[in-house]
Amino acid sequence: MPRDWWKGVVVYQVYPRSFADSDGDGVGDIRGVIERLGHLERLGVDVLWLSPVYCSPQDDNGYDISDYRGIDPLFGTLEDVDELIARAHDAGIRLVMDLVVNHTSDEHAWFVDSRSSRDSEHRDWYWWRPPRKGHVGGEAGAEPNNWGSFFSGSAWEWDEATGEYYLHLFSRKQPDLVWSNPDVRAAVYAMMRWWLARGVDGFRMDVINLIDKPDGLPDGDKKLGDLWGQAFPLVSTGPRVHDYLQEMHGQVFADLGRPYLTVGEMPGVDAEQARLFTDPARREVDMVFQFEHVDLDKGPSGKFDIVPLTMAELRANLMRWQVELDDVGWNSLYWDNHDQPRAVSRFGDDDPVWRERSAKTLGTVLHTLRGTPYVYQGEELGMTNVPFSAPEDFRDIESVNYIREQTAAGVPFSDLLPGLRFRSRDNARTPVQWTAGEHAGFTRGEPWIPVTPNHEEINAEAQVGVEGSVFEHYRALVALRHEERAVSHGTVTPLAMDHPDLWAFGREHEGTRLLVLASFTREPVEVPPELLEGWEGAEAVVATSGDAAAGVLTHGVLPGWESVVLRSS
Ligand code: ISL
Repeated sequence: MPRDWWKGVVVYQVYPRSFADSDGDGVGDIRGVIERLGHLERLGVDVLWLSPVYCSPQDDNGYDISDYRGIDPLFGTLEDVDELIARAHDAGIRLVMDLVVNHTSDEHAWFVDSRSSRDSEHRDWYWWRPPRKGHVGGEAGAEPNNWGSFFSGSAWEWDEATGEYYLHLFSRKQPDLVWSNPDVRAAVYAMMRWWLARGVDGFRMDVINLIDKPDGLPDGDKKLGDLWGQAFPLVSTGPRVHDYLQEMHGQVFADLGRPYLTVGEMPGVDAEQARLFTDPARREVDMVFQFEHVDLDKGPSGKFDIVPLTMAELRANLMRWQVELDDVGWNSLYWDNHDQPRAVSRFGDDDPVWRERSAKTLGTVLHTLRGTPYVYQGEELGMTNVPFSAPEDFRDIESVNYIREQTAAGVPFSDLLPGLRFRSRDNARTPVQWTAGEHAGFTRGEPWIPVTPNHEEINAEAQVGVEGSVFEHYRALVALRHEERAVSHGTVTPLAMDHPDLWAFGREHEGTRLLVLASFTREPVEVPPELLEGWEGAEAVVATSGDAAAGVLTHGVLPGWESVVLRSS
């Protein structure tokens, strides 16, 4: 198997809390994943990325880990994970675990020891700093610098017992590790080797480009009216991140002797940096999750400030990444995940008339680009955003803290609701819709977060094996990547880049040519005739419907929100 085996595969992300609940406690679990492996097999995916199941106080749904080698009883046992690895492998599916090592939980033994005294063994594993000069610890303005946390408030927490602050870029229960400390790095690498020895096939590395903090921890820029300075530009992709990833490669993967996959989650990384991270010669990571395309609709006041986004802007961004990584490096392709709104509601059209067509067309584009596509659970069913209406509807720490902070500052909840409805991470975290029945077949108990009401129409039972469904379209796209090297390995040529509604590109490999045409509007789109020159009599290898294929091949017209992949060789 070639080292770059992941060029021809599709990854499926499972967010276990919301996937399938086997024991009726209302929270999804590992046995639930085992029981539903058939769904992944049917879809044909090659790799399962499992979001965290490790021991955790669940302050950030498992992204706050208190024991990297233990499984949270909420999700099951280590034996369950062993069984999942074995069953997945039997089904030809590799398992990639989440690796969350920018921070631990404050309940991890390392941090418990670290905070126990100023000269504890693990004190310098975390960022402890005294109050700002001339200030008394705990009072306003005494924080060591002005950094705000991603989850509201200061990024510093005062610890009365030892008289110092500790740094947490995320929640106060997620203290940041000091990666410049070689003992921290050695402990992380040992833990990774332990999981690989158990049979896992790689890691998705959480915010791995934030691990190198700048010397001196300088204040961040602060815009007028902001409560806190911006840490992000200072901590994103520090100079030592590349060294650390190369060291990790040498210590963990170089001698593994079997196929594996690494993907670095890297908010803020640009294409030039991504080329460095994913250049195979540099031995850092196989691919990165970049964030540019999911930040395009973010306004100047932050994540919940929504600005309109056109298809042309989205296309310009993703096609630029295609071009910039065409010779060196590799793209990860994703529309959504557990931190992002549902793709069909955000980039498609979730009106009932257009929902299925646009969900399928988003799939067509993503799965025929160059890179490794990731399917987030439920995306293959066309699951939508959620009609949240009250503060109690939200579970995610980011949304909950934001509502608390803003309402305390006098902003009415009704002003916050549009942003939350559009972008709250809870949109992606409602249970997978398996059936039209009670709780969508997710649990026999009370789900930890309510099921989206539209599960009566949108569910797996209504789609698997049903011609024309979103699921069957995704299945065809996964199969196409396996069969067609022009999809997995071909070059990409952006086409008709000034068209406002048609997303078009060519793919080519060893004499086989593909033409991808996708409509991003409700109205029929006339395909510019020059695009179709030479494609008379071509075969439609995948299409959102027979009408789409016939419309393009006989009349040069693509119906609203439909798409087609033509092949000529
Ligand atoms: O949703 C976000 C906050 O606005 C993202 O910026 C998110 O925090 C970022 O993508 C990092 O995400 C990862 O690390 C977080 C965790 O909460 C996310 O679930 C995880 O995917 C901290 O571990």
